[in-house]
Amino acid sequence: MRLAFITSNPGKVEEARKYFEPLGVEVYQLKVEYPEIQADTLEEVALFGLEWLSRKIDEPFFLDDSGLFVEALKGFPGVYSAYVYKTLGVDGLLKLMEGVENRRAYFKSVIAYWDGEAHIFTGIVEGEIIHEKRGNMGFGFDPVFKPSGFDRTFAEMTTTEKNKISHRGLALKAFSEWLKENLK
Ligand code: ITT
Ligand code: NA
Repeated sequence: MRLAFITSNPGKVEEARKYFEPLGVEVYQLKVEYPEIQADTLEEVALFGLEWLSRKIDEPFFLDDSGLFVEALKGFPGVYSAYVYKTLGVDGLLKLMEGVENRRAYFKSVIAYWDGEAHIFTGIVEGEIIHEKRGNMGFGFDPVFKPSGFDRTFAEMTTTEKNKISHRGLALKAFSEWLKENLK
């Protein structure tokens, strides 16, 4: 089976490919721009994009809307994570966190799949924002995110290691289990 992944982010594609490879599902990237509305939740953003795209794309496809939610910043950047990453970057986030003692944060990933109707799969990973960047694997905020119970940041983990515990890995797991049940 082949699955189209609508995203501009090659890091997301790499993770989905690695996840699905052993299951015999081939993921390929389709770069189609879609509107990302301003909304309070990742689910709303993902569903709006999904339904908008469903009018343009004739095959089953999925997208992923994710965010980093920092407790001390009241959940910011959250749904604004892509914007914050592009404008302030990882260094900008560290600046915002200067002098902040509570470093708790979580990543959330919402995968939305279209096969004639919408299906949503989510994953969350808790962790903390460390004080300086570490590692050069992964993408985005990975160098400053250390998942709870681990000594390494996501940027110090291989894709396979990250997939086992990450927000996206967990959403992909739920997605793949649903596919297994529903494609019989
Ligand atoms: P799309 O084209 O798929 O939308 P994007 O990079 O714009 O790609 P999002 O809209 O989901 O992705 O924005 C999420 C932001 O959060 C993005 O800029 C990433 O830098 C960051 N992010 C998402 N998942 C991440 C992960 O697993 N590790 C580190 N940063 C992540
Ligand atoms: Na985006």
